[in-house]
Amino acid sequence: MTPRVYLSSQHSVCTYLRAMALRTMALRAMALRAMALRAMACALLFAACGFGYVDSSRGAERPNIVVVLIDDMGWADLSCFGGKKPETEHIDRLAREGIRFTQFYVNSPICSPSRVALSTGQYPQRWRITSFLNNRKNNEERGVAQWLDPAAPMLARELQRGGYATGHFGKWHMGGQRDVDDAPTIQAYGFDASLTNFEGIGAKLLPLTMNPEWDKPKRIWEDAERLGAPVTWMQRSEITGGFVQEAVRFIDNAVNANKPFYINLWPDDVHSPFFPPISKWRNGKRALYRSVLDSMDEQLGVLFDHIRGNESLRKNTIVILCSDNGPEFGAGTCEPFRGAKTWLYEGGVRSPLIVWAPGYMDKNSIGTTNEASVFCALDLNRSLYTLCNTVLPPRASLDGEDLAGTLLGKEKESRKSPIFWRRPPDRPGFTAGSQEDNPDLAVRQGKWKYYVNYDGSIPQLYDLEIDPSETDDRSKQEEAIVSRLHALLMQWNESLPQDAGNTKAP
Ligand SMILES: [Ca+2]
Repeated sequence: MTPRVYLSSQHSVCTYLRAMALRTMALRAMALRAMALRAMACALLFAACGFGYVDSSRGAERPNIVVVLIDDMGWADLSCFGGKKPETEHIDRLAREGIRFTQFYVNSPICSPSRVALSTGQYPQRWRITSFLNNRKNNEERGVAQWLDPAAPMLARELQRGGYATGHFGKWHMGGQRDVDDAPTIQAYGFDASLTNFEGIGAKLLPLTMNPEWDKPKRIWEDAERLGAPVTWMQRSEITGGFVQEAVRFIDNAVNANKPFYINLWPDDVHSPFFPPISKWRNGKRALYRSVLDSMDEQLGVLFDHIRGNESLRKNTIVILCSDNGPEFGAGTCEPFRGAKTWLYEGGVRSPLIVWAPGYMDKNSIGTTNEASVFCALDLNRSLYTLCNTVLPPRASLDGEDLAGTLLGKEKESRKSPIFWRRPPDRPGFTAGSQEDNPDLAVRQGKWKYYVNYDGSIPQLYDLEIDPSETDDRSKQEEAIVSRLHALLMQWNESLPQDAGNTKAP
């Protein structure tokens, strides 16, 4: 058996964090902004000219892209990220043949805004999507939009314009759920084809549920039949396989049409409620969660094997896998990190990231773990423009930075700008099973992560290099750092539309 590097103990995680070679990042906000704009202009020129990190000796190639965005999986759940069980052997193999990134972040600790950031390359606050999209009334109460404005810059749309076949298979949750049945279709955002679940408009798979004590299956999310057709009812435990089957069909059609493809494979798994196959049924929330994770891994394996088994696809495809936010409290695990889904602490926003691209990666990087590069989903979005030799969306100012070389293991750059977060308006903490407060705002720059409330109360500062579990607040000792990060964070937040979580907002 091929040996794997497990990050299975507090000790090893601390060791790697100590080993991080973090860059000095003392530039002021204005300078950062100017640099980002210059970098964007250069990158635009490079993309237009067909340079960048896709080997120019191979011509202006258009790699196929598959983005697997798992729902509510914790940082430490995959066995290749230290998970004890189940063994996620298909995803682990992807990691062995690719690169693991241990300091990757999503831009929100909850579904919808995290998806918006990855899809648009912009902070989701710009589009007033700051919590999960719910029914119309509740969206209004929380000060969030009813759906993502289709005018937002979409990576999928630019790839489609550039000749890619684009498909979304799985949970959407950027508009079209509950009673919000007049949201735009997924096609309006740049996708040629879609198959979604109860949180998206159009053709869908809806879940039949079964447990060992029932004599026949039940249905959940039946109201979602109003959100598009055709509707196919499937066992909840097989729905990821249904999305994979459709994605494989789409891939084969794109290959036959001689087009590169971009695919979102965004499973409902491993979000609650948990209905694993009866053969994997276990008692207890965490045990059921793990059975769902195990079953999802098997179903995703079909997609990975399909790509790996075809020489042309293996050489020309980049597979990216991460989670949209931290684990639901009491289900998945994110040790050694503090918090869980909905909290801004590390457990809510740090995600495992695997990049697989045997045809494009630096050969010496294959099978390694990048513990040094700090970056986020915004940067993933921006880097994909470069990797796909695609021109940036006109007039859009993306918040991501180009780290294409880092993703392919050719260098270990970090994002240069800070990463900012705002908590969902409906999640002040002391909810969802945990008696833990949730700070309103957060920023990571270098090794520091700073938190504070809108009104300036409860400032906290953690040195993630030596304190990844965020237990030793350094805000009293490091006043200069607090002052600098506080100003950057407030400036960022005040530049964006507010939501109902900020009762101090005008
Ligand atoms: Ca989620």
